[in-house]
Amino acid sequence: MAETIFDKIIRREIPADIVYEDDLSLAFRDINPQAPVHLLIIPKKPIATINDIATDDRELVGHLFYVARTLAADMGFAEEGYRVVMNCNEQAGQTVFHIHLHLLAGKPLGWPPYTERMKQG
Ligand code: DGP
Repeated sequence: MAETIFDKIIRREIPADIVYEDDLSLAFRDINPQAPVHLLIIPKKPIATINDIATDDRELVGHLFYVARTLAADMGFAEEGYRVVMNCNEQAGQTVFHIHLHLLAGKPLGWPPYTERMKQG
């Protein structure tokens, strides 16, 4: 698959505010935060979209969620609440084709994302 900006972040070729790393994953602050806390949790293995997750990747993808819940606990917002989102392909808003969990916290988060006003538009 094509290289993305996230490969460069993994290799430290471009700067990022990295908050967590292990042998399988990396977590860093989103450059365009949509909440007071907005982290991206990525596998070091490049997987373009959810559609490209292979059978052998199931444990790795589960690990990303485990990192999310661990960061939520360590950063102190686990009980207050947070949202974990992964966009798949253009219509869902995916812009970087290396899967990533968005972890959003620190303010009330609206739900559902598809509002009545958007349906009318
Ligand atoms: P998505 O739209 O779901 O593909 O999310 C991609 C996110 O990646 C978006 O919220 C902005 C973020 N992003 C893009 N380029 C960079 C970068 O160079 N550094 C950081 N920290 N985040 C980036």
